[in-house]
Amino acid sequence: MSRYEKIGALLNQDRPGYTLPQQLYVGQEAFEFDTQVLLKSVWLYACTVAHVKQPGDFHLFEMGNNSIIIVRGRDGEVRAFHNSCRHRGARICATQSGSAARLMCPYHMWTYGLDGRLLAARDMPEGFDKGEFGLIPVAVENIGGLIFLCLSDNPPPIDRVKADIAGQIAIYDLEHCKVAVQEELVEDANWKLVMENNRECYHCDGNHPELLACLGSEGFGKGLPEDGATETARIDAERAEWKRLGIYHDLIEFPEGWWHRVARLPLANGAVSQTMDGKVASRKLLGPFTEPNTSSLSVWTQPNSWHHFCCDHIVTFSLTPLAPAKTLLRTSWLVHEDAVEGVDYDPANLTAVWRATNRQDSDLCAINHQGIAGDGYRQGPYSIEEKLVDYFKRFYTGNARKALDSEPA
Ligand code: 3BY
Ligand code: FES
Ligand code: FE
Repeated sequence: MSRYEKIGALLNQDRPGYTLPQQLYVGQEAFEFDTQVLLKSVWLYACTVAHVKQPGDFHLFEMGNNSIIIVRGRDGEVRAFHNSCRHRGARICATQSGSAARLMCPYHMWTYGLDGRLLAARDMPEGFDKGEFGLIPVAVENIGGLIFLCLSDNPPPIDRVKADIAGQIAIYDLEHCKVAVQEELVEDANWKLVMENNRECYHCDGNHPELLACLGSEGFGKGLPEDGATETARIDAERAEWKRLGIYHDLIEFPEGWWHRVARLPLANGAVSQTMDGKVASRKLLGPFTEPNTSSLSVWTQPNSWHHFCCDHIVTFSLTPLAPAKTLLRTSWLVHEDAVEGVDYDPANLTAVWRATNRQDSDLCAINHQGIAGDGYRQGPYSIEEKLVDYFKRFYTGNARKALDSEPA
């Protein structure tokens, strides 16, 4: 019998079109199942190539008890390794990001190359073969500059995601961007609630004045013609312009069995960036843009990321669970590598909309978690504007069942 028998029983209480049973959100067993089993069986978004811009730059991604080092090699390749020394197992990198010529364990100074090979270990007995003690690699995929990891020895296919996302974000040229600001927010809610919250704008009207002023709520269950929108004339006109610029692609929405959504959407109120005043936050425009553009390209992936590509900056979100009611949201704002802080962009202005939005969402997720934890909670029905929440829930339950089936008895 699986040690996660209870999870199987909870999954059986899933109702189509309704939220999950209480214990899948708030229970300790569900947290353990999510971090030990489910989230190891799928690809997770960690960071961008800009987070490890130069050879030797590293960025840590934490998931449950695992810490993964994402590091740029001398050959320019981005690799990932478990942050655990092959000597007696100590954590090697202690800071969330940094730069090093080699990865040296602080405990007894075993030293690894940026490609994970063990280079130096003092006073080992004769016959000790350094070749057998390289860092343990983690599966990594660079999708147009977005770095995804999979903690399984047998990662699921990723080719369709790769083709759909890389093709569209290539124009933003992430290799020539830099991280202007990275911010961490610990939310008092289960990670699945943070994800559900991101997948709808049903809550936007009353809660997100800054976001609605520039991003609008189109494309979150009611705005696109595909979603039965009434305001199609403006979107059609915008699309004609995107086609002229060669940046138009049809909406890609979680194709059967896959886990990504890619949409170019019109910004609201004539905004050309996701900023408080709707103006560009960085004067150095990205990729092909020679003048500000009134759209942004958004990418959402199951189960832990979303990204908005504006003509002047990119904002990217990576989420990881810390405890049943604690979730780390890492938000990064990227600008062109040549943009100079204080001259071409002001970090406070660059980050203002999403900083405010993240705080608002964090409060909403916290009250959501608190309410679910009480005895009065009943599984509740999703509105038609919450179609993408339902997609997330189905991704979760589908992959949870799959992972349970392959768990050793
Ligand atoms: O970031 C997102 O993808 C969306 C926008 C609206 C709700 N949610 C925050
Ligand atoms: Fe890393 Fe000993 S544990 S050198
Ligand atoms: Fe929100």
